[in-house]
Amino acid sequence: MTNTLYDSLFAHHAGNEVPFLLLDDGKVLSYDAFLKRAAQIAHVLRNSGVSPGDRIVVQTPKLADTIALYAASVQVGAVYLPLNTAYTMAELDYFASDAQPAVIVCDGNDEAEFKTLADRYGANLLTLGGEASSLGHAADEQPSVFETVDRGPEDLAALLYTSGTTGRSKGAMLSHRNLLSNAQTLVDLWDITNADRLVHALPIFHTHGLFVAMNTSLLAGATVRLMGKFDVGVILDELPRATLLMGVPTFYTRLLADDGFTDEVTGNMRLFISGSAPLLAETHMAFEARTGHRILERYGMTETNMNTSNPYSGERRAGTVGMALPGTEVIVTNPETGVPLPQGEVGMIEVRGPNVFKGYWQMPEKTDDDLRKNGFFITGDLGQYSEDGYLSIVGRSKDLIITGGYNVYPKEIEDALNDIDGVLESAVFGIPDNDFGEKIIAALVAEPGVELDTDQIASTIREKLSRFKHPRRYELVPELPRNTMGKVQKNVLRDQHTKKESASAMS
Ligand code: MCA
Ligand code: AMP
Repeated sequence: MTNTLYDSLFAHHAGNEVPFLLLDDGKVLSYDAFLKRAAQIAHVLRNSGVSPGDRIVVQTPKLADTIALYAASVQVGAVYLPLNTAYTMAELDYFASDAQPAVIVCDGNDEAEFKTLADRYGANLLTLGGEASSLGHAADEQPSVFETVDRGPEDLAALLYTSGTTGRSKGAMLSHRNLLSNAQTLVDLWDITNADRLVHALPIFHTHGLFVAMNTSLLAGATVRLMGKFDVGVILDELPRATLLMGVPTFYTRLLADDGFTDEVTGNMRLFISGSAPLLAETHMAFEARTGHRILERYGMTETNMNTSNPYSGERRAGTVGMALPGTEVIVTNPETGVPLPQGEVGMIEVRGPNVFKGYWQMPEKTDDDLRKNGFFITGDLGQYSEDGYLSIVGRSKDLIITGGYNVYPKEIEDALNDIDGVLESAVFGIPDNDFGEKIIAALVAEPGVELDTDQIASTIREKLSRFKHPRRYELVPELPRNTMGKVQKNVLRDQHTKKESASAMS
């Protein structure tokens, strides 16, 4: 029996009594105890009707059992589909309808709402966390050994949804090989070993927190201080005993804003890694000045896992995302023709390698648009190579806002705004924000004769979309700026509103 991902990440830890998870309540779970718990959960999944290839939709708090559920999903040969805990029921309905899961696992506190959803799509419902925790209690009664289901490198291990320029989220199909190859490369490159102790403060429903942080730790046998959520105070307490932190740039700007963050606190640390959004060169430099550590910035995507990284041993250059990972090709091409450009020119970043996904779930046309026949994935990010091979991301061809490391596609918000009575049209864009990197602004044009109530609009949006997608300001404008082709000029809106924001901050 072989299961590509299970065998490499999990199976070899049987009998390993080294601490794997250190939890907020002080509890410690050894690798061996974790594996036993995962096996118990695997039994419950099997008893709930999960067969190999079935999707398991998961929207639960960040618990040790949630990580064990991921392991169990791999062990039963299912496809793990984690979802942001901020998603509203309206958003969740789309994911369930698209993925057609066999089982949905939700927070014990949300059971009633999820019951309707699960019934609608014929899925079995289980809960984790809270008093009820049906999955947790059922697992307690199960044997702690489970016969691992056979899965090969090309079988799917996970389906991660990523929003798109059309406003409809796409499920990125990730195989056992995609996940394992990337974890192996990163462990080697960043020198992660069982002597490491990672402070894990990221959510575990995205590539960064689940795969980059968790898969590498599992592969190397490192210890993970699993924090329920990001909290500067807790991180400051943990850093003196830790060696590794992975975060989005907001982590680093928030740490720097705290006077308690000193070179003494970071004295035991080996490596700080940043990704998911651009790390400002000034943050990089302020961090080095304060702590003596140079943050290692890397670049990835849901569809590709990690693509590039600054070197562990060589120069970590501020404002760049480093070089292609070993085994992965990262090229810069002419966006019109796809022909590679000479070094130094700005073009489309394309990626090929064992890390690149297998396509979008049930969207063959979208897959053909973005994944070339020769295996290169068209990222939508614009980049430029320096003479000595460092890649900088200089822009995006996709209309995308990244706020606190979460991707938000304006089209989705504009669609929701345009559906509101009295709204003629809207434009959603991001402006710089000290905390989240970018913040969302919506410009609205009313239908003739209509007076729009922005409070009412904000409340309608709250019902439909996750909190992190909510515009922080709604601006009523007589019309949207357009170019001669009739296309809305978001750069003009961005400039106008950035200036307006800085003027009001000065006054
Ligand atoms: C929270 N809020 C946000 C965000 N997070 N609003 C916009 N953008 C956000 N990212 C809302 C809260 O709901 C709250 O609303 C208000 O903002 C203030 O929240 P606060 O307490 O300050 O937030 P927090 O809970 O401390 O969260 C901030 C955070 C978090 C720690 C930066 O957003 C986070 O963990 N981000 C990481 C995202 C991530 O893992 N990205 C990787 C995906 P109210 O005022 O109403 O209460 S990308 C990826 O995986 C690719 C492959 C890659 O390259 O890594
Ligand atoms: P996601 O779709 O959530 O996987 O986000 C992937 C996108 O995040 C990429 O296409 C980039 O636009 C952005 N991204 C990830 N890492 C970095 C980075 N280090 N610098 C700039 N942008 C990044």
